[in-house]
Amino acid sequence: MIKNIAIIGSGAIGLLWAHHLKQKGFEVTLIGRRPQLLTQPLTLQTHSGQEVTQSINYLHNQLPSSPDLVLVMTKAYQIADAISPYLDQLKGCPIVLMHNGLGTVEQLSLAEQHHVFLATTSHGALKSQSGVEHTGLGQTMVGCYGDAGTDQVKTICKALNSALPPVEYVQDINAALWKKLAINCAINPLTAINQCRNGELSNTKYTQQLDTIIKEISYLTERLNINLSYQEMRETVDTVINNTAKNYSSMHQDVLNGRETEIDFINGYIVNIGKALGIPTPENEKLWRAINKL
Ligand code: KPL
Repeated sequence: MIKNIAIIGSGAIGLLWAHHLKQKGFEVTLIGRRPQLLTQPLTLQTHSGQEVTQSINYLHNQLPSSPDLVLVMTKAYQIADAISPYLDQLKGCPIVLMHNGLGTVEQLSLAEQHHVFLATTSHGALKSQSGVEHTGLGQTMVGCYGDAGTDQVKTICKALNSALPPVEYVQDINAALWKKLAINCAINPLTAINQCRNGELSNTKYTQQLDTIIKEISYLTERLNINLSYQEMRETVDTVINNTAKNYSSMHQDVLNGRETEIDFINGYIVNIGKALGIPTPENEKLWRAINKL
C-alpha cells in the first residue's frame, strides 16, 4: 500500500502534487535544495479559484527513512543530480520521473533492483508568492521503464488518481512521451524566441516552421517504430496551442527570468537522436542553438 510519498523537486508541479496528495491523506515529504524553504504553510489556488492552505513536511537534501513511492519532478537538467545521491537507498522503492523532455533516465546508473516509471502530465501550474496556482487542468499518464512491474504501476496510478485525476497507466509510454516531446519542441522554443504566449503560434506566420519541426520528429519516430504519426503530432500541437493560448510556456518563463532551460532535453534530444540515426534535423538544431545563445 502506498502511504508515504516523497517528492523530489519543489517547483510548480511538485507543489501541485504535494498539495493534492496531502489533501487525500497521504504522508507527503517534499525534498529540495533550499535549507530554509517551506517552513511556513503553502497555499494552493485551485483551478476553480479556491484557496487551500496546508503545511507540508520539507526535508533539505534528504529522503524520509522508507518512502513507499518517490516522485521526481525537477527540471530535466536537474534529474541526474537530484536522484543519484539516493539511488542506493531506493533499491526496491518505485521511482516515478515526471518532467518535460527525454534523455534523463539514460543518465542514471540503475541496477536491477531499481523500479523506475516514466510519466507525463499536461496540468498547468505556476509558482506563486504563497505557494502554487493550478492554471490548467490536464491528465497524467504513467508507464514502466525497462522491467518495472505492471502490478506496481497500477498501484501507483490508483494512488495518484485518487489525488489528482485522471491518471492512467499506458503500456506504450514511449509514444506518450514522444507526443509530449513534439509539443514541447514546437511550442517552447518558438514562444521563448518570439517572447509570446502559446496562442500567438496559431498565427499563420508560424505554420510552416511548426510543420517542419514536426516533420523532422516524424522521421525519427518512423525509424524508431514509435507509434506516432506526423498527423497526430501536428494536430496535437495545434490543439495544445489553442487550449493553452493564454499561457506562457515554461521555456518562455525560464528565458525571461534568466534561468537555465530544458532545451538540451527537448530540441537538443531530437538533434542527438537524429545524429545517432543519420537523420538530419536542421530546424530543431537551429532552435536548439538559438535558445542556447539567449
Ligand atoms: O509543457 C508545456 C510547457 O510550457 O513546458 C506546454 C504544454 C507547452 C504548455 O505551456
